Amino acid sequence: RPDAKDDTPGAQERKHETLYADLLALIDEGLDPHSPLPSERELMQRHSVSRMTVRRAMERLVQEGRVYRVQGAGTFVADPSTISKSLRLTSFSEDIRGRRMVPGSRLLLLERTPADLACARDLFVAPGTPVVHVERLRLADDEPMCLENAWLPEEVVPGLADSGELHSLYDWLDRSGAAPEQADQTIRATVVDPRQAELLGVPPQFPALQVERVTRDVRGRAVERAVSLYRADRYDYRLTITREP
Ligand code: 16G
Repeated sequence: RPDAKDDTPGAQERKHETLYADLLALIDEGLDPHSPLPSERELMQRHSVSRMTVRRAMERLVQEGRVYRVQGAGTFVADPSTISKSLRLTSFSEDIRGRRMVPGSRLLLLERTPADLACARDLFVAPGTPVVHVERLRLADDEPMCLENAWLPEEVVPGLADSGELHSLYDWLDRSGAAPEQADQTIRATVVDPRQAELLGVPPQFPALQVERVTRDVRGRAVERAVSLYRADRYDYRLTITREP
């Protein structure tokens, strides 16, 4: 096992792979479905790895459906017979077409910028790494529906910052070999600030649904952090949920 002071090239990668393999073995051989995994702190101590390495390995297991998280309680071993496949990952364009409306966009910002802490955390890059920031007002049947900010590592979408225009971001990712495959989402209620109200065409303090998404591609790389702010009067969230036996 690589020790904690190993800082040769590729050390992070080796630590990740080792921890990931150890956790998989633990899940397969040592733990029953729905039993808790050791805490972040325990794993850091037991395996002499950083918090970031633990998070990355956990993230991969979550993404592969091997474990699941319960807010405030921890991470648990998934029951392979009850992993839900009913939730589809869609782009705004697909989502709006599915609602029998015509999607559109107004590009407000497209620039290269250093990753802030939220981007670093979600995209697994060092703070300051170049990311492409896209801000768009998303339209449905020509009416404002959503204000959307997305940040993508520049190496994932080379050329995007200088392209000057953008139709579908997910089409661009598909073409860049970074096809979105899975995402973690947090949905919360909020109210718009004055700038958001102006752009969305609603009164100040109007209610909105904020969806934060971290999207991973087919290889499991985090390729997008996005925050979408939907007008509460025009958008709802529909989920198919299944009762576990
Ligand atoms: C959706 C995604 C957003 C993504 C966008 C791409 C949610 C909550 N967010 O709005 O993360 O950037 O689609 O849409 O669904 P596009 O391919 O139409 O540009």
